[in-house]
Amino acid sequence: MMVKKIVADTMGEAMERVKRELGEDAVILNTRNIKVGGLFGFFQQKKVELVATLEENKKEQAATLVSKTTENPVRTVQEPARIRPDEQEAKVVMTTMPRLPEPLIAYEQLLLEPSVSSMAEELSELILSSYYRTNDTAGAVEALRSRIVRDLKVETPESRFIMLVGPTGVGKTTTIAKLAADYQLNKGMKVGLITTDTYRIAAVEQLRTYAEILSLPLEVAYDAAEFEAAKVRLQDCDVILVDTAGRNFRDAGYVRQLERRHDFSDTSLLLVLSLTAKFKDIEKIFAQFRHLPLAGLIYTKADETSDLLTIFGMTDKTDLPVAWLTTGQEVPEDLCQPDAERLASMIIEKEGLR
Ligand SMILES: Nc1nc2c(ncn2[C@@H]2O[C@H](COP(=O)(O)OP(=O)(O)OP(=O)(O)O)[C@@H](O)[C@H]2O)c(=O)[nH]1
Ligand SMILES: [Mg+2]
Repeated sequence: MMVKKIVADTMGEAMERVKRELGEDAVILNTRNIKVGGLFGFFQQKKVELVATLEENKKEQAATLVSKTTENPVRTVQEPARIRPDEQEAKVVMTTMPRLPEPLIAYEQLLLEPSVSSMAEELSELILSSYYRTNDTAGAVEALRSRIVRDLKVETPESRFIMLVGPTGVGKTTTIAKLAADYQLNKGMKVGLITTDTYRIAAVEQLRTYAEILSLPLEVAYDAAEFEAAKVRLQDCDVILVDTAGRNFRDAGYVRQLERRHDFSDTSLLLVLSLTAKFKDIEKIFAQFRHLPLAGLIYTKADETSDLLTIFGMTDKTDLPVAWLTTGQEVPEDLCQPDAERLASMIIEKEGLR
């Protein structure tokens, strides 16, 4: 097997040289950014190092060779590329993830998802080592599932006040109605509702409808003082569910006032996130709310997506537990509180790995 290492200023230049020196059948095994020259770490030049080969059975060899490479390699994860003039660097995906053999290709695609990209290298090594130990894909699925179970946290909020925050339209009010029914009908608790979402008439009416169906007291609070008064009126309730308008929480003044007047040690503040949103957007939403004393996350619209990997990715990024998952528009039935085992299985199944 002819292996060639090329150092060049840019990826384009390196590709051009591979094509010139090895021809169009060359296969890229490895690429990485390196620094050369300089004195005591100063004035070093950035270069690109590329390892290419000309050999039959390219794919398997690329997988083996790349998985054995150690020192901070940056690898090409697509099919080892035949270099055609019209392709070049634009199509090369860079990642530090080892290549997976053919039977595990579905995982390779999965680990390129933005929600788990920061763990891709570690997870692919876990999958690979399990595969080579057990020599079957089921063993590899199980290794991934166990790892997800280990990291996922599922926690029921225990506080008397449960306040839902989150961007518009994610399902805060619908989830409050589902929770109210669950606490009242299944747990036999006395439930009270407060809404601070007074921007839209329809928002109050939406919650009032559910309150009437369940015969629950509903308080409408237009400001923090009214919120205090509402708490007093609901003092005989075991659990008080608080609905909010997402936009309130973009107003730093509102948040400061709320934090001054409301004792969050008695409140589980839960951020509601829709699983239909892109992971990048979910991260941005989280950044908007992260300064609040969040106790956990609620994921909605699990029925509308096949991607539940976001839940695992967000656990890694936030270290917050999952409080509930909602799986449809029906009140009260489309609410679920799975344990970590069940949630991990749901993630794997939804991703089509089983
Ligand atoms: N498919 C699906 N739809 C849901 C789910 N939860 C809520 N919805 C729908 O999402 C839409 C918005 O729900 P709301 O509860 O009004 O959302 P919200 O966060 O209170 O919205 P704002 O008060 O406007 O901020 C409604 O059509 C709900 O039926 C779910 O789990 N699955
Ligand atoms: Mg609402």
